[in-house]
Amino acid sequence: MPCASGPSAPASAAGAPLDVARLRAARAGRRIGGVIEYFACLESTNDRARALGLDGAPEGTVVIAERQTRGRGRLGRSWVSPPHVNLYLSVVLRPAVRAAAVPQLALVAGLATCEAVQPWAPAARLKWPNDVVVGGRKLAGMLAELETEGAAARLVILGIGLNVNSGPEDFPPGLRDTAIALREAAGGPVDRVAVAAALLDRLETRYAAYADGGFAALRRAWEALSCLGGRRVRVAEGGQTVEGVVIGLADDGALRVRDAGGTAREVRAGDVTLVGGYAGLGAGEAT
Ligand code: BT5
Repeated sequence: MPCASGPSAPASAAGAPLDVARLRAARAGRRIGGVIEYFACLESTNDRARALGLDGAPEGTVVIAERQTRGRGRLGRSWVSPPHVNLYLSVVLRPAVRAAAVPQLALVAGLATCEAVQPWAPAARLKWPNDVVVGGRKLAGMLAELETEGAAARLVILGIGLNVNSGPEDFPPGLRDTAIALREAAGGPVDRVAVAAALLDRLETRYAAYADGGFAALRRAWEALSCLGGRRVRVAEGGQTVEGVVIGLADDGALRVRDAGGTAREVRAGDVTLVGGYAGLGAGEAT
């Protein structure tokens, strides 16, 4: 759906536009967010960032939209993007990695996001591979997409959707119980500029560490914020399902699961379901 024919903001979501001048001032001269392109509406910030990246935009260029009419997740899923309340942003990156390593960038972004929101949501945790959750409800999702050159990643577009001030009324019924925003976790409205600045700051730090040392340099920090350690999970990957207890992450970011036979298996992509749901996963529980 193009922006011109998209829905206008529902009354419930009538927040103020992002004070992008304040965000730009906070990021002036920085590697991530030193350039910020801001739009009232885009189909997807990832598409715009990709176009800018192919056009030579500097690494670290950030695209932000107040709303998206075709925000997307993985595997053709959609990212619900109500206007003026949340953050939908994409970052142009040019990491020196092979294409196969690109999913690691979503892990890097997840870690940065989870760390950045701690002041507002100390219970925020990582759910492999690309979610930040609070009490089992999804607060943020990451989407790393790439343009390849042979086996190398020529351009990576790192998309982050983070619910900040949306309320249940901003989501379709199917998401009301499974999504959460910082506002609910913090007990009141949250300053989107402060959240965005913190997010870009953490991303800069974590991306630099990743560029130097690969995902191995971030593995322990990631595991420390994971909500899956020691939990029984089922991972669906393509047509296959792996079930077992999570023992951590591998140095390349794969999820390590010990199956019923005692064999450690490594899963590189897929969707994780907690066997038995989130029961017993207290809001403040780290692992
Ligand atoms: C993701 O996919 O979680 C990646 C989401 C990335 C969104 C950002 S926004 C900026 C940039 N531009 C884009 O077009 N995309 C990126 P996945 O793991 O496939 O999860 C998608 C699922 O999350 C959906 O099928 C819904 O169940 C759920 N979902 C959709 N919108 C949500 C929301 N706002 N909050 C919480 N859950 C949501």
